[in-house]
Amino acid sequence: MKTTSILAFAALLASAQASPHDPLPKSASSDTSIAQEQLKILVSHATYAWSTLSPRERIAYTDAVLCLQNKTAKSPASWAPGAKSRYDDWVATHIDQTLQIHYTGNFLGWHRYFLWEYEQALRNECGYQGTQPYWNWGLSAASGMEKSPVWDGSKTSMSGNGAHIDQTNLSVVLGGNGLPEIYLPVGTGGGCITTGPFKNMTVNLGPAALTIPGNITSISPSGPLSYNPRCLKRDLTDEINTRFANSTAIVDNILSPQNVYDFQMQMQGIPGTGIIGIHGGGHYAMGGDPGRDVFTSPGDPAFYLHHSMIDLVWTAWQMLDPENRIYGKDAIMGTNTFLNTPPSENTTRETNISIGWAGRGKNVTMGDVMSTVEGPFCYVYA
Ligand SMILES: *[C@@H]1O[C@H](CO)[C@@H](O)[C@H](O)[C@H]1NC(C)=O
Ligand SMILES: *[C@@H]1O[C@H](CO)[C@@H](O)[C@H](O)[C@H]1NC(C)=O
Ligand SMILES: *[C@@H]1O[C@H](CO)[C@@H](O)[C@H](O)[C@H]1NC(C)=O
Ligand SMILES: *[C@@H]1O[C@H](CO)[C@@H](O)[C@H](O)[C@H]1NC(C)=O
Ligand SMILES: *[C@@H]1O[C@H](CO)[C@@H](O)[C@H](O)[C@H]1NC(C)=O
Ligand SMILES: *[C@@H]1O[C@H](CO)[C@@H](O)[C@H](O)[C@H]1NC(C)=O
Ligand SMILES: *[C@@H]1O[C@H](CO)[C@@H](O)[C@H](O)[C@H]1NC(C)=O
Ligand SMILES: *[C@@H]1O[C@H](CO)[C@@H](O)[C@H](O)[C@H]1NC(C)=O
Ligand SMILES: [Cu+2]
Repeated sequence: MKTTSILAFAALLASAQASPHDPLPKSASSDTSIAQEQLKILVSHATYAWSTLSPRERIAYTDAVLCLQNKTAKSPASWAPGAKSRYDDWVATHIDQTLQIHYTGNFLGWHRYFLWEYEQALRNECGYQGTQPYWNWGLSAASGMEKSPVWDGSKTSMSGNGAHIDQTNLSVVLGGNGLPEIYLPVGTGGGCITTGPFKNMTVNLGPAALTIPGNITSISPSGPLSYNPRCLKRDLTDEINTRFANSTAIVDNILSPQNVYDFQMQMQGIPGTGIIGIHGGGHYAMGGDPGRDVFTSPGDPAFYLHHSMIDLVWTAWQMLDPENRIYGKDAIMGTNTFLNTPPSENTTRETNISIGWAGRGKNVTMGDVMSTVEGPFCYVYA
């Protein structure tokens, strides 16, 4: 297999490497450290390769992201006046399509293509030669987020927590628009980030629907695609990471669901259960602005590490039964609108995926993005 790109984040992978010949686990261990070993077996089963990123390679990655943030946007100002940089092209596209790419049948495929084109832009437009890293939530759940190499605030991290602000007695209230409310705890930050490679970064777009602790939803006064420069905020929340995105939760999401409908619902959280799944767990553990805004969340550079982990989990799940989960009856389920509201067509292999001004202006179909080593792709996880 020719591999043009391998997704990895060295420091996040402990030294032990599972062999593809280890027997596959049947169910997730409730002991999170055993579950972490189970995940290694499942990932190696899905990839047959291993790789690691050194501190220098991690800096090369964040330098490439800063480079993308320093290049001119392709999005026309008439459409997205707030899109100032090439990086913002991804944020604007995601804002624009949010209600057609979450709780939909194209959720996983759309985000896979979105991430792939982001990685290609880092490589082709910013000279990056490495791979797209991922954030293994299970490791930061075990260590505490601020001790994780992703979030420790060092120059080899994705920048750290936001400055601490007083959020006593406040909680994060999700829901609204007819969805049941979910209460989540606040984190230990809440303010602007002050450390690491992105400490000077400006968030230009959004918010579109930003959840602020205290049951407040914030929307940019002149619309989410308008120019609204502000600092990047985070509110690292270990309690959310450990509750929803520990290693047991990850492995269970790979082993329990038997079709993609159940897989993607477990991952995003079934409305009414109060559970936000590993996808919501990662997003809300990050917190802040734009982290708590479903529309604008790609405006935090850590978004791409979070969604790479989502894609890793999907890949591991697919590889347990490729015939049905890539090509067959269990592979694509759902429609093309958020919880089918308003009602829309079923997603199929023919459903088009466009990422607008992000990427290279080429559209693909769901069928093109079902396998990580076919269609436009050639990558594996390590
Ligand atoms: C941003 O781009 C300008 C002009 O191309 C260049 O001079 C500058 O060094 C770049 N800054 C960074 C941080 O890459
Ligand atoms: C938080 O709530 C407690 C109990 O209702 C109250 O005594 C306290 O004054 C509140 N603290 C703040 C900062 O609002
Ligand atoms: C942030 O900006 C200041 C002032 O322009 C500069 O001195 C500093 O090096 C920058 N820090 C980072 C991490 O880019
Ligand atoms: C949160 O705000 C919404 C909309 O204003 C309101 O309907 C709901 O009752 C509030 N929930 C809480 C717990 O305050
Ligand atoms: C791990 O996550 C699962 C699923 O969210 C949860 O039920 C369990 O309580 C968590 N385990 C720990 C040790 O927090
Ligand atoms: C759409 O999918 C649902 C659920 O799988 C199925 O019952 C329905 O027949 C499908 N509709 C069409 C038009 O194919
Ligand atoms: C997808 O896009 C192509 C080219 O624009 C178009 O011919 C086709 O009808 C679209 N397919 C669907 C299912 O919308
Ligand atoms: C891609 O799809 C979008 C949305 O359907 C459409 O506006 C655009 O023209 C298509 N681009 C190409 C190159 O087919
Ligand atoms: Cu998304």
